[in-house]
Amino acid sequence: MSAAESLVEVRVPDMGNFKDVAVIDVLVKAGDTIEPEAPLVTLETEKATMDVPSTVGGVIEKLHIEKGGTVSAGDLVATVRTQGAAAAAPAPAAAAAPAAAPAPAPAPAAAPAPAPAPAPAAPAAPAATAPAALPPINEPGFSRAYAGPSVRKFARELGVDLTRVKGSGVKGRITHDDVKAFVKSAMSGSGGGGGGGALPAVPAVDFAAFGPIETQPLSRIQRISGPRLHASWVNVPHVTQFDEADITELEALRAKLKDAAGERGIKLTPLAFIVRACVKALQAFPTFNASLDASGTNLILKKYLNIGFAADTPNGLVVPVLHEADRKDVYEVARQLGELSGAARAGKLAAAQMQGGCFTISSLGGIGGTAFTPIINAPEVAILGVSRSAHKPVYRDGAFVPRLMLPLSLSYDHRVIDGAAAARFTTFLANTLADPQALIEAVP
Ligand code: CAO
Repeated sequence: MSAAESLVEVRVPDMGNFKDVAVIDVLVKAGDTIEPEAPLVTLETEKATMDVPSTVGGVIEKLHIEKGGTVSAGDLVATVRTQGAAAAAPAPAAAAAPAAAPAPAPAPAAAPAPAPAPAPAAPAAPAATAPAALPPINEPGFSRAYAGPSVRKFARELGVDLTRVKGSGVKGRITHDDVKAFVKSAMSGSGGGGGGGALPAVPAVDFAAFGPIETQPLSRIQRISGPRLHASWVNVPHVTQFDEADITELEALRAKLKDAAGERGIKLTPLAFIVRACVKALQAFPTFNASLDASGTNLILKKYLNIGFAADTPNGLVVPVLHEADRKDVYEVARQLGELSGAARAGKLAAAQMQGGCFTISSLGGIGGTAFTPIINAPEVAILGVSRSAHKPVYRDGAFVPRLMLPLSLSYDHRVIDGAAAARFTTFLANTLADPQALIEAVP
């Protein structure tokens, strides 16, 4: 030891009738460099937990007590080697906190799901260094969390909500290391944010290490639609309801009407009939023609009915909107579908032609497939996926008969629509498509 160094004994401060108190945590080890007032150990009485702070800064020369033991006022806690003539300051009182029952930390708040929001709220606590991924502190829960004062202070500094930290100490007590592990996990995106919005990252791979590659930038449309699809995927609880519609009669009717429509310059595709059927279903089930407001607590029911449809274009996916679909008969719907998809493929859609949609149809029927799970065009609450129709044996009146069946896949926002409503919606839709006369009626 150099002449400028001295050894200082840190003892349990005298706090009155203070005998045989449990040492539930030792926060430092020999060789650690500490600041004055750094917590050394945590003690627990029946009424409170408290940290014993060091009276000086320096290096821990020796620890005199162990986790699991007991101490009384005046007992030696640690010997600290200090630089210079750092005399021991008067022993500060141990910092106490109410001894919370060692109950498991409250489950992460089951708060009502917020309206689609791009990012979680910033931490409420003073947390200049908090990673953006940390959720805000639940104050009542924080004050009940089973942790000592120094751990609380540490958690405050980092903006960590203790209710989300699993304690590894005795009886589930939260330690410094638990808080550190929580922050590390949140920052690495491996889920420590406890549902606060931190998403696990997909690992970056050096593909060139495995063979030749070519890098292609995403199209402008993909760069715009990608984040929107992602926002819907992560914010909206999707469920997909599958069904099949018997469109044997519909296709027979369409075949009869197609040529005459063609002479008027109209391509009468199955999609026009599906739009008409969706209009009827949306009129019968208004909650499907709705959106949650920004607070996520009100449903906005729309009194207009605009239907979007996904169109595959050389530049990527776009969703033109057929406005006032409820005021158009099947021919007008077909004519506008042709015009809008033509403009979409030519990259000539005006912004207004892609706005105001209430419900979207994504038809892959012209391409193939039996079913898929479309992503909701949020803040709409449902989207209908249509796959390729096929002849199937259907059991009717005691025998199998060939029927042309159209697969339907309805994805819906489960915050707004429950499964029973979705099944009613697709059943209604299937019945409407099976009885096509009503779909070709004039629209007032
Ligand atoms: N089952 C069987 N055949 C079908 C069908 C179905 N469900 N739907 C359409 N067809 C047939 C049509 O009858 C047509 O055949 P004919 O030329 O012999 O009459 C052919 O498939 C092509 O139809 P179409 O593509 O011209 O017209 P459409 O109304 O079916 O579709 C549009 C228009 C714009 C929806 C379509 O061109 C398109 O872009 N589809 C892709 C949508 C998409 O990418 N969705 C995925 C979004 S999520 O990534």
